[in-house]
Amino acid sequence: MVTFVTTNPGKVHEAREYLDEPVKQRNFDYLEPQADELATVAAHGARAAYQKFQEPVIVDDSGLTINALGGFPGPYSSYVEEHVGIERVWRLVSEEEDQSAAFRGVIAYCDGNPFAATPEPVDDGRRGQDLSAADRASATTDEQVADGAVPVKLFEGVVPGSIVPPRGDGGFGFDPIFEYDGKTFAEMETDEKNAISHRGRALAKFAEWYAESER
Ligand code: ITT
Repeated sequence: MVTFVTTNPGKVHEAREYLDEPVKQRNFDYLEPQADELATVAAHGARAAYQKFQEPVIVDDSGLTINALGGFPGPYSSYVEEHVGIERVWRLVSEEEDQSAAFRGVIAYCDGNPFAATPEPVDDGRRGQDLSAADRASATTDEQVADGAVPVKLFEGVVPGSIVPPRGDGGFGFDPIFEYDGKTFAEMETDEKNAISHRGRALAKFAEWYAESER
């Protein structure tokens, strides 16, 4: 059993379709730090959720980055979806020559225990840690845990695509305006989206690691 801590049922639906493990949803609106890195936000969320529920948890921090808009809305995706709306985002991008974009996501896992080294990065709670550089493959040692930092394992996924006028009524969020290989994410079945999406890619890495880690 994996506990997915999120307020977004769309994320849970996709995880349930993908994972062999049963997935339980818990709502917990943890305070997100103002950070550009999805990994930093996801690690903070997983640590906060583990400390609250005292059981193994995953959280997902994700967003849409639009190249012509300097990566916007990025970490503000959920706010922009709610307060600006995807139709207006499409209209903004339609005036640009470059309509390329990407969905990025990080799944963060925490169960209070340290992790052995694998290619997937670990956030061990050090302030200012740069996960995109040298630490990416770092293991978390027992001493670091004894120091009080709760380690978090991170699984990243990215999918490139382009912004188009809204089509389709599946999925959630920006799915109707994000096109990959001729179809918007909202025109895909969940398993089709999972096979190529940022979340699907992150879930694939998580599932493989989880099955092998015997946790
Ligand atoms: P939690 O933080 O409670 O998990 P949230 O929806 O606020 O829920 P995020 O802070 O990670 O989650 O914001 C992600 C936003 O990015 C999400 O609300 C959508 O607007 C967008 N997004 C992420 N993944 C998406 C996907 O697969 N399809 C469409 N939009 C997506």
